[in-house]
Amino acid sequence: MSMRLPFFNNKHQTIKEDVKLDNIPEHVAIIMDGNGRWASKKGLPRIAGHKEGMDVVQKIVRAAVKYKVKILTLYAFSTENWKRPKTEVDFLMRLPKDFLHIYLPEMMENNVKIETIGEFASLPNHTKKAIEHAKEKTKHNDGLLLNFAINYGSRYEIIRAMKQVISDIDNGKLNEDSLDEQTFSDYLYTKELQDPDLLIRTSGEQRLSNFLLWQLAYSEFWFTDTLWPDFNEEIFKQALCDYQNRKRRYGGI
Ligand code: V0D
Repeated sequence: MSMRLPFFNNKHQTIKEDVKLDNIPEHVAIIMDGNGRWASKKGLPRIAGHKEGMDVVQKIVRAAVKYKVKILTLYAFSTENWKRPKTEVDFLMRLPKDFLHIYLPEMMENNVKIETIGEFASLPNHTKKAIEHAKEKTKHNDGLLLNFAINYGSRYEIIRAMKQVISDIDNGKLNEDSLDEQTFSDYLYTKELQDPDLLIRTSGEQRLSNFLLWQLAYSEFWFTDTLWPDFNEEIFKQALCDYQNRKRRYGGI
């Protein structure tokens, strides 16, 4: 199947190449950066940027469903984000509930399954409750897997995995000689998931910021200067299209 879809870039100029429905990246990971900067530029408080960014999440979920992406992993809150002012952290921790109140019915209609990676236990109870409810409600959906990285940090994830590996070697569940890359992967938060094919980061920063260090070893990286609240389906399509073109080039060798 190679259905061609009309394609426009963010300046609404037609681009020669379209997104093909074949060779869509199966797992897309996104660092949703630039919310605070978007708000500051508009003279608004940082939380206004986070709120705007929350609605963009749903727009990109709709696009991911449309293009039949299998897994969308979104970096929503890092282990470093606890250092922000308490009022901002408190606001961020209320976003999952706000988001789900508005969008959970649409998730069900679209057959989207919600999951998280990260240190879930240390989130506020009200945040955990809202997310647990959504996970339970969507657990039998088998369309897009929408995976939120919350209280996630990759180095911590690796140390945590290592401690579990050591403990399993000590208690005889694991043989040291059989420890290889695949076995180690089974101790990460992402144990159920294939590695991302494509990483997108918005707002012009070009670094990983402790996101999926192990899992992104072979992924394609795609950066845009657009701030997350200004990100949209057209720019998302551009990323998918560029990914497809890179794959075609490598395939030709
Ligand atoms: C703020 C931009 C949706 C990035 C997007 C807890 C920063 C909006 C969720 C969400 C955040 C999480 C779990 C869930 C449903 C929705 C979210 C946080 C931040 C941090 F089950 N947006 N969003 N969570 N932002």
